[in-house]
Amino acid sequence: MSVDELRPNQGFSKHFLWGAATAAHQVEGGTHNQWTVWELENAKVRAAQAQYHYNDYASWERIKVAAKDPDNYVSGNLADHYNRYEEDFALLKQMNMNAFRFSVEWSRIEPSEGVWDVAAIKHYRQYVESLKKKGIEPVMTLFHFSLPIWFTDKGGFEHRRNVAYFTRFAEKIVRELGTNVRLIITINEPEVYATESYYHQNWPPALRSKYKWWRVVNNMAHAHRQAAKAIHSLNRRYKVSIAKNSNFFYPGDDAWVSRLSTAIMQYAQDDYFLKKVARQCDFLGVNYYFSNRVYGYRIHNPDQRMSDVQWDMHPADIQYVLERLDRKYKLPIIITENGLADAEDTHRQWWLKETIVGMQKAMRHGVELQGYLHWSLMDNFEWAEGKWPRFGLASVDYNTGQRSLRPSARWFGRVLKKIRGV
Ligand code: IFM
Repeated sequence: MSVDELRPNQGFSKHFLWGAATAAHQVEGGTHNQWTVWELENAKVRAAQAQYHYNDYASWERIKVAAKDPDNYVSGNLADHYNRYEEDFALLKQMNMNAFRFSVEWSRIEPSEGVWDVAAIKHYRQYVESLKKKGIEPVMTLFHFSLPIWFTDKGGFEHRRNVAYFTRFAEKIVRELGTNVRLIITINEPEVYATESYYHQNWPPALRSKYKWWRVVNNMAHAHRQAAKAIHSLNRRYKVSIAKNSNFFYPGDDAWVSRLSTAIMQYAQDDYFLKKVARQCDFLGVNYYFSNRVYGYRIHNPDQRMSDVQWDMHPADIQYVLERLDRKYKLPIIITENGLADAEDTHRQWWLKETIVGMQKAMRHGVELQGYLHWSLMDNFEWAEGKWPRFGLASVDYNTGQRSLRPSARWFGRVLKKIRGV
């Protein structure tokens, strides 16, 4: 489809934020946090279990060499975004974007309890100054799954008393960066973090405890409220939210049990957490990746078009996610993540087109949508899966560090040129 056929300029104001997202541990390289330790301890096991985890994936034949290599599971230097961020900001400009979401790495800023690293703070100060100079709006995340080891040694978010450390960090970094950063995400995908770390045992500390899961979720809600209050007391002009994982559930048939289960699942996923934090959110950050079809009380997806990580792709459903959250919470929305693992770039252009149309429909139905941040700017470290999933608008060669925009990204850049009139 050509850029003109898409009619991309309908509905998007000139203030709309168009950009891409990353997270520190996934792109910076050279981090030292609870993940670094866990990766080194678990890489060999993850590689040995690759066949068990992924051999039913449609992408298995393409990914198996990388997935069986222990090095895939160690983040290491990645694309060295920490030092090469200017190159990456140039990619944003090349795609005509005006926003960028990143996370600050707490373990760099406070490497030991109560000790602030002046050089790391200076680094992030220069980082956001550089974005601002280029006319790119920074969207900063404070906790995106990686934590300082001293904090996890104390039990991390398992204990309510530890929330004070997070609030102190939030206040410190926001104060240090000043008003160059206006949009702040306190916590990324709280339930994903709790479920992978405290139930599925895929992420550190790899526990299986419903009680701890529940404690962690509730303590993160408390952490958001406390951090938002602290940030607002610095300056009421800061706009604070979380980035909420929000997939779409729909009934596969008309049976009452399917419809009831769908409603319960959607509620449990979205509203249990959101109801605890919505009053301390100035907008809603929404991460949408896939939909779930519910039959009876089970999820059974059509599996028609699969991404490399075997997610059933329904990009147009973003419309329903946005409309539901708008109806329930009546807050402006920024899509803080949305995208797909697609190493060969077969589906990404289609995905973007469907997503743009879905957003336009939602806005026509009254949703106050303020931005779209694609996951991800560049290929990165996909947590327990390691480096083989390729979510980037830009591909990365981890041997040379070379980044290049994929064809879909160049297409997206042309769409944004037209929409933004730049
Ligand atoms: O890579 C992750 C990101 O860290 C959080 N949201 C989902 C992405 C893709 O799985």
